[in-house]
Amino acid sequence: MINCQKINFEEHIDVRGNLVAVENSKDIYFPIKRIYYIYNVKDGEERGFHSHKDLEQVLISLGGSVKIRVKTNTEEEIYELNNPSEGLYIGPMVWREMFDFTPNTTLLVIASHEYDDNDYIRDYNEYIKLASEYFKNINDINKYMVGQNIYLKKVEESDAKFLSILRCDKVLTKYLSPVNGRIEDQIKWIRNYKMREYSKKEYYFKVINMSHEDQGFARLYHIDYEKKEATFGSFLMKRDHDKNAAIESMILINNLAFNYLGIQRIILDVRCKNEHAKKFYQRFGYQKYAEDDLNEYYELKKDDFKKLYDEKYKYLVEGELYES
Ligand code: T46
Repeated sequence: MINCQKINFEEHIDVRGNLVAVENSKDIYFPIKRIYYIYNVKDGEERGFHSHKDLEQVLISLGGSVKIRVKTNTEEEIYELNNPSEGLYIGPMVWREMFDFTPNTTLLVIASHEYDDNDYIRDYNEYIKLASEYFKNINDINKYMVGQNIYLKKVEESDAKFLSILRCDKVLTKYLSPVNGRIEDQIKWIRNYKMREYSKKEYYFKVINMSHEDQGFARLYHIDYEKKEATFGSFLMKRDHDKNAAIESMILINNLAFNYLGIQRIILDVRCKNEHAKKFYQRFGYQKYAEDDLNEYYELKKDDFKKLYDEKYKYLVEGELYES
């Protein structure tokens, strides 16, 4: 369900018993600002019945079991928490109700912010109104990402294998930081990414052609709505990708950033020695603004892209090529 998912923590098991460690960045994406726990809940009591505007949380049952009903304006699901090695991530704008606490349940909650009464939405009608608005934007992103020959789909755990194959291809990743290629690590990484996606800080896309064949990946991250800036990267297309698939995915991502997310400047870094990539980015109007021993740093401003798009690339995503 959107903005909500189970997380499995690594268990360290030996003859003395089990241990689970929950670390910032590794197991939980958001910076941990608060923990609290709920216990001594009387039989038949229910709690929650509210949503949060911004708060992200992970709920873990340390003993006993509890059910959590989570809802948005379009979805509803019930999760049961009864295992200290799993958590339930609940992102912004999800309604939650906790019920069926067994005696002696201790529910630990790890939260992204300090307590703030103003972040609560307790009126259900008010919640539905705000949630429809909030989730409408997310659905729009899916519509937005369809081009002429390819479309972009937000990365899912099921993409871990294809991602690992590309990330382990020595030719494709000559200029990228190395990964160990283990599918389980990739799945974990995608799980963490999903939390950043839910809070609209990052979009990682799989590029797929209209015959539904996977072509590669592209990512917009560090999205800063105040500074109106984002970073483009993790761009990786399979060796025999369709002609224009790379160009078209670049255009779709730029369109998303500039015309939908309100971004004014996209930045990226590229290894100094990666001549092919530098040429590719320059074709899209990216200009170098800094460099060091390892990387060159490029930026693309909204107006520069718009000019280039109108002159050169519009036909690719709007189908004008086929009109004459
Ligand atoms: C949530 C679910 C899972 C504080 O003073 N500081 C805190 O950090 C918290 C969480 C609560 N409080 C006070 C506010 C209330 O006077 O503790 C009292 C009980 O809180 P509430 O009625 O909100 O408890 P729940 O179980 O309905 O909801 C709690 C969290 O508030 C909420 O954020 O997502 O657990």
